Order: sequence, then C-alpha cells, then structure tokens
Amino acid sequence: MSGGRRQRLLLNLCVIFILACLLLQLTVLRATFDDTELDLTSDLQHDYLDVEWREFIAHTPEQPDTFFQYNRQLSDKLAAVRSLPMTRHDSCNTRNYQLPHVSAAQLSVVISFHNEARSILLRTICTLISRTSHDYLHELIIIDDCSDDAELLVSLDGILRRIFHAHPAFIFRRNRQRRGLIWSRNEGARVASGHYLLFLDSHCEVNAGWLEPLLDRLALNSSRAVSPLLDPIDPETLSYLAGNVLLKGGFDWSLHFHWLPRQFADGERAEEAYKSPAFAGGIMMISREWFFKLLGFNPHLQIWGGESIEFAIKLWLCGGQIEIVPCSRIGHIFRSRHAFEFPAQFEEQQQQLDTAQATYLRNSKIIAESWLDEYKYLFYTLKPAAKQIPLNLSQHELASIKTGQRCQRFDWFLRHVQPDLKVHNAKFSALGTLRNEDRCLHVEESQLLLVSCYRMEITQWRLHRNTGQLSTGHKRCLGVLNESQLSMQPCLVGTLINHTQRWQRRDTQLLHAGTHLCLDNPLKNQLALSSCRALAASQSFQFALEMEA
Ligand code: LR7
Ligand code: MN
Repeated sequence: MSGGRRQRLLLNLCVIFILACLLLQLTVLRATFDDTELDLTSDLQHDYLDVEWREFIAHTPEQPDTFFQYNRQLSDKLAAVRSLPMTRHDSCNTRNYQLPHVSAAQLSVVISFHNEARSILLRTICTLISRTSHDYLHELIIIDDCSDDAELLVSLDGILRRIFHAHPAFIFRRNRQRRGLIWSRNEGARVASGHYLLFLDSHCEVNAGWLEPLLDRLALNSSRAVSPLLDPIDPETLSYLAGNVLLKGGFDWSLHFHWLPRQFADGERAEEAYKSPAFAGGIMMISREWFFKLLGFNPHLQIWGGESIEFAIKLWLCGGQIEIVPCSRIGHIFRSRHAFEFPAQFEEQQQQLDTAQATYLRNSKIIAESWLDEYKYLFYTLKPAAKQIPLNLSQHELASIKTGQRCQRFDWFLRHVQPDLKVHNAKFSALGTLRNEDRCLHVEESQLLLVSCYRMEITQWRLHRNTGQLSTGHKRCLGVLNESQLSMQPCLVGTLINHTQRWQRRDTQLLHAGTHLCLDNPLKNQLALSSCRALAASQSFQFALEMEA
C-alpha cells in the first residue's frame, strides 16, 4: 500500500470514529432527554416545560382584564403543573379500586374551548396528562370553538407534541364558525376512539388520583355516568379550595341547575360515591358506547347551557344512572359571569331578552317539550317568556332525540330520582311569579313595581304556609307600615313574626291580617291596600304555582 493511500485510509477511519463518537453522544443525549420528557415529576422536566410554557404564553394577545373573567396575569406567573392541596378524604388514598384492564378502558378526553387564556388552557391539559395513568389515557381531543386567538391552536399543537410527543394521541380541531360547546362536545365524541369519554371544561386542574375512583364505578356498572366532585378554584386568587361533599345536583321547574342537600343512609360515609339527579355540572365520564346509544347531547340545543340537565334526565329515564364520586377531584374555575358573547339567536328579541338569556331559554324550552310530559306547564308558569320563543322544530324532530332505548315518562323521575321536585310543599303554599291581570309584582331595589310578566328576571314569591309571610328569595317580606303603606322589609323570624307581615288568602285575594285590607292595584301600576271587594279584578293575585301540603 502506498504512503498516500495509507494516509487517506487513516484519515477516513478517523472521520468514521469521530462521526461514531458524535452519534453515540447524540443518542445518549437523546435518551436522557426522552426520559425527562416522560417523567413529568422530575425537576428537569419542569424546567423544560417552563421554557416552552413561557414561549407559548408570551404570545397571548393583549386583552382587557375583564376579558376572561379570571386573573389571567396571575395564571401566567404560576407553574404549568402546581402542587394542589389533597382535598379528598384520606381513606380515598388507600382504597382498593376495582380497575378494569387497560385494554378495555382507554380514555378519550374532550375539551372544547372558546376564548380561553393560553396559560389556563395549557394548565388544564398538563395537569391532566401528568396526573393520569398513561396506560389509560388514550387521547386528547381539543376543539377550538372559533376563538379570537387564531394562532393558539397551531402553537398548542406544536408545544404539546414537543413535550409529550407520541403519547397520548392529540386530535386538534378548529371550528371555522362558532358552533358552541354542545355541538363541539358531540363532535369530539364522534371522532373519539377510546372506550370512555371524559368531557372537561378548559379551565380545570385535575387533582391527584382523579381517574381510578371514576373507573371503579364505571366498571361496576356500564350504564352509569359519573362526575368527579368539583373543587372550586377562585377566579381572582386562583386558590384551589375543597368542594362540598354534602351536596348533590338537581334542578327546579324552570330547569335551572341547583345544588341540593344529600340525605345519608344509615352508616353511609360522605366520601362514598352517591347517586345524584343531575351531574355536578358538565364535567362527566361515560362509556362511549352508552353515550352513543343515548344519541349523545341533544343536537338541537345551541351554544351553551342545558345539555347536562337534559343528558341527566335522559340517562335516568332511559335506563342509566348518575353518580358523584367524592374520591375523584377536579378543580374548576367558577366564574360569576359569562366570559363570551352569545351569537344572536332569533331575529325579533321581542321580550327584551339578551342573547345569552334567549339561548338558555330556548334550550330549556326544548328540554321541557321533549321530556317533561304533562308537567311542562310548570316550566311555562315559571318561565312565561319561553312561550314566545320560536323553536322551529317539528314534534318529530323534538321526539327524535329520544333514544332507541325504552324510556320512562317524567313521572318516574319525580317518583324515583328527584322527589323533592314534587308539586307538594310543606313549607310554602304558593310559589313563583305573582300576577295581577296582565302585570306581575316585581321588586327592584326595594321598590315594589308592576311589570310585564314576560321579563326575564322577575321576582319569585313564596307564600309561607304557617306564618302567612310573603317573601322573595332574599329574605325580604312584604309588610305594611303605618298609614297602610306597603313596604319590603327584612322577614321577621320566630316569635317576632306579627300581623304586619301576615297575609291570608280569600280565593285569589290577599288579605293583610293587621289591617284587614286587601292588596289592590287600583291605578293599574301602583300597589295599595284597600277595602276588600269580592270579584274585583284589581284585587285578584295569582301565583305561578299552587302547592299541595
Ligand atoms: O360557545 C362556547 N363554546 C365553548 O367551547 C361556549 C363555551 N365553550 C366552552 C368554554 O370555553 C368552557 O370550556 O365550554 C366550556 C363551558 O363553558 P363555561 O366554562 O364558560 O361555563 P360553565 O363553567 O358555567 O359551564 C357549565 O355549564 C355548561 C353548560 O353548557 C357546561 O355543562 C359546562 O360543562 C359546565 N361546567 C361545569 O360543570 C363545571 C362546573 C360548574 C358547575 C356546577
Ligand atoms: Mn367552566
């Protein structure tokens, strides 16, 4: 071999050696990198996440403070995954949950959002991934419901794939026009491929161990749908608080959600899963198959509101059940008002409803028409404005959302699920709006007014069976001052109750016990007391609901 050839061979070997070394180093580096990527608990990961996180939220478009209705500035400063107080009962940590095999319990999480702050949305996703067993977490379906920040989803796609790459799978969708949360959640469920679906709001933080208690209850009975217990996150301080385990979800005849006190069976402990007429809001988990047998959320409902109450009624009446599981905790930012606009619903706006009210009322009317049977008059007596709202749906369309399952009538729900919704009431003999001719008695800033009964926010009265007091929901009672002057005053309690706040009924008249005069509307727009005259229309007052004892 000539000296030149040997030199060239040596040089080549050197180059190959150096390349091999470089390659080896890269693989080692890459391996360390991968490890830290998957282990979200290591500090290194947090640093890494931190860089990406800063980068991602740095591109948040400027918005006024009130835009999101929570403290976005503060959220931007907090870590992606912060440690949270353990709000569930200690015994939840050591329980043996009956877990289904991972091959039969893959979870698809559906998150739809409209105008969510970047840091809040990313925290929802990061807590979910870091606090959920990877064996069960199959995919995240993230739907941007036409948010103003059009870049967000693209950057989110980038950052999530960089941090978590192969696992879980991500599906991103952006609605080109605003479709609302109900449509978007149905769409998310449609593209899902896991065995279970979890619907989550986009401003949550899941707490440690949230999944297992839910899986346990679902695996025992697949016709169930389950809610975690929701821990409130304060919108201003973002502090994570403990939710109330003494409450179950329900609703009233105007189809508004309410928390109701739980009744405990002998020896039942507060941390055990319990049946509930409605979900703890809209965050719930259900088998995908069962969700589709029930035909998903009612597609006629628009934008926001009512779908979770409707789904609850449907579940109960068509062979399912609902449980709230206190060992599973998910934090949710409870905002006191909507952070988004509602698109215009129908053209007229005759009844001075704003678009949010109109949407909600229309959705409620659909539920009443589809499920309440002969009880729907109770809905209309409390929500007379709903009568004027056009649905543009045929009876066939309304009925088509009933499933192929055999469903009970609403009567069954009253008897077996929420008996407190009954038409009997021990405490009040009459409830709701109080009408005189075509006007309703309304209180605004302590002033007694007669206004159109079709106004959205209208005073709901209660006539107390035992005391004869006529009160509004705010512990104010209709009383009489000297000179027979009507006034709204703090309700007297116990032995202090006297004739000034006591009303007796004579047919439809309301007779004041102290003065023996009748409530009257002699001038059509001003209430007064005058001597009782039988059959005087101006003295006839009707409550929306008469209650049986
Ligand atoms: O047009 C919209 N498109 C959307 O994608 C309007 C809203 N959304 C998103 C929004 O970004 C959020 O993630 O939908 C989610 C719910 O809207 P929120 O959070 O503004 O309202 P909310 O917290 O009052 O929502 C409650 O009521 C809704 C009625 O449609 C759903 O059922 C929500 O799941 C429900 N949220 C909860 O139950 C959390 C606990 C509150 C309680 C009780
Ligand atoms: Mn919410």
